Amino acid sequence: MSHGVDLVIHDGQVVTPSGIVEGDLAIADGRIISIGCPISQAKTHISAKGKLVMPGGVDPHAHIEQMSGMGQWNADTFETATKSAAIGGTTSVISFAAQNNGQSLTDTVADYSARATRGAMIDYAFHITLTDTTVPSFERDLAALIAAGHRSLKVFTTYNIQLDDAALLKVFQCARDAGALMCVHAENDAIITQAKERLIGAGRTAPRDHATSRPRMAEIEAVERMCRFAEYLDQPVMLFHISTREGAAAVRVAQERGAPVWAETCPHYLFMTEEVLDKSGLEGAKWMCSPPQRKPADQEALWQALHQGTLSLVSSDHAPYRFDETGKLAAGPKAGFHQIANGLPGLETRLPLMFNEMVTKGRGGPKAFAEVTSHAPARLYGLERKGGIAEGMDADIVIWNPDKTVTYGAQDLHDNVGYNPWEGTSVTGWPEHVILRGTTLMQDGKFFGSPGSGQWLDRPQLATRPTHSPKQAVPT
Ligand code: DUC
Ligand code: ZN
Ligand code: ZN
Repeated sequence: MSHGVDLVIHDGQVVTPSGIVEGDLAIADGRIISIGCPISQAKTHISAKGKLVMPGGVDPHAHIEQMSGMGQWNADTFETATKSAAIGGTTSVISFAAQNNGQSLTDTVADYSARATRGAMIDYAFHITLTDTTVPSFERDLAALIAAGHRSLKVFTTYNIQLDDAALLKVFQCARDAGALMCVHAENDAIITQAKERLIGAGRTAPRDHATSRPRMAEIEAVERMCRFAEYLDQPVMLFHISTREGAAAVRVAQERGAPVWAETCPHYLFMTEEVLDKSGLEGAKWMCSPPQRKPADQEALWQALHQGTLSLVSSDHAPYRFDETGKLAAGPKAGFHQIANGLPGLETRLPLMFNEMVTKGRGGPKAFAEVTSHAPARLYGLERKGGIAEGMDADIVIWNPDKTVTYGAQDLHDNVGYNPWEGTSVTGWPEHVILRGTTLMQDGKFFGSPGSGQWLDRPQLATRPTHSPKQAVPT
């Protein structure tokens, strides 16, 4: 067994999808080759005594080197974002290849592939964001890109880049025919537009008013409608960033009906409420995101939904904008909430925040933590060699020190955002050693990645496939 072993991580508590195994983890040629068997000879040895050996994090929702719905470039390149992710224990990411109006899907994916090939330092895949279904060759290009391994698509129901119901049905059908998962930012645009206009008319444009401008009913209505679309076509759908108790309940009811729907939430909904927006001047803009943070009762409901499996996973929705004229303050120091880019950084903080709550404080334990941050995202998005510690899988490993406590400061993240929305928050449990495909990427805060070393992840098939015939009245 010792022949040809590159690396052994000794004496850790190894968290696998089927439970915790105490002992050695062996790696050769970038893959895991044994778990739990004592190994004495290898090229490199690491002790993980007293530590937890976890799968590298899989963050399936991050905006990287991307233009926002408001036409602003975000703050991160693939280089800065993936360095930040790796230091926080994430070794795979799914970001977006976002179509511009009039742009072909082939060109869209080529643009983002070029950026990621140049800069990415962890492994990556893309959701193709569809905003213009009228471009020539849309359906043919989409089918070809899905067949080439881009097995998830993203659509909006708001944000000035929404598709109407007819276009949504068209792309759901394309996804079904070619075998892709539909991801949806689901908020009702008319409800938001009306609420926004009323607030602006009343002169209420502070960041705190952003929460009121996106009524919870906007999420509830759109989530319910998207669940019905999923059910009608028997097309698997992932509902992004569920923020409300009723949104989670709508997903559960749809799942109980047998609709092929899955859903995620994010740390800023689990750990923050709308109070974060209530600061003087434009300071609250740092925490503005859509949907907005909600109420304590929503947080409780989201945790329950995570434990029950209604929500399958926790992503960061990393959407980086600096608090200056290049980002949040692009419309000036007196901007209204409607002129401020939405989003906050989260790639680096997602795992420590979740570890602190689920492992350290015991809200689920190590296996549940690995499930919602690594196993489920890899499984649901078709990342076959990622997200779990098992023989044959890529050796993407994070060694966690469960006793180390860190209090976040203002300037301690490695993205290009320049502020930390979690400043002042303390976490116990820290990723000390991060390994990607058998090679150390970060150890004790020292980063060893190089731009372009991340690999694109082909997704030949999905686990989330249609299971029965659609409820359509008209045959396709
Ligand atoms: N909301 C999104 O839907 N995407 C990026 C940032 C945000 O706040
Ligand atoms: Zn969104
Ligand atoms: Zn997003």
